[in-house]
Amino acid sequence: MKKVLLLVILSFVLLLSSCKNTDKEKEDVIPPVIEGTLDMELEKNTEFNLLDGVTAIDVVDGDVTDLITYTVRDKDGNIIEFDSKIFGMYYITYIVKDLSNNLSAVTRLIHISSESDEPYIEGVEDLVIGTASKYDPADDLYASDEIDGDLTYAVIINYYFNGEEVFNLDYSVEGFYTFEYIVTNSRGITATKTITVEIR
Ligand SMILES: [Ca+2]
Repeated sequence: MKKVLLLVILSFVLLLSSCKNTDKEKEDVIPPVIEGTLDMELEKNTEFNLLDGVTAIDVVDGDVTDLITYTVRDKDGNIIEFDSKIFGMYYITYIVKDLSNNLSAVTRLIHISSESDEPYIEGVEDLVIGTASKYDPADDLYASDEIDGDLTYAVIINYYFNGEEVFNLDYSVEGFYTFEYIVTNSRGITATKTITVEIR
């Protein structure tokens, strides 16, 4: 009988300790939530603190905003300093750990732009060609931007013949073509270039 009692007690102790284990598993395993890190665009020279408006809340520890740290990288992943006087793309990774060492990380893009930051349109200029020419107004065309890189694919070309908009090219008639090249970069800044091609 004593043995049975001992066994019962032992089982009870085992049960208790397994309960304890379950309690341990219920410890905080949920990382904090970082908010206020939407991508944004800022005009060059805008004063901006990278921690402004960024918060971190943890379901167990509460407000852990003060524990947020961040690193800034360029588009190639090199660690750089954030400087709104230098335009470009800044990738900011915010990191926060709760008191149980659960880590959260969020990366946002901050884009420092400039009004004067227009795309370039190159490779096309005024020309005189013969009526048998196979001139293509997109030949040698190159459009680019310091931030977007190659934008040639985004160029729209409008055709005008003797001042009237046309939709086909026909060099068999002498006259003046005007080609209007329009390109808009990712910040909505548009550049236009116009060339005249005389058909003789
Ligand atoms: Ca937590």
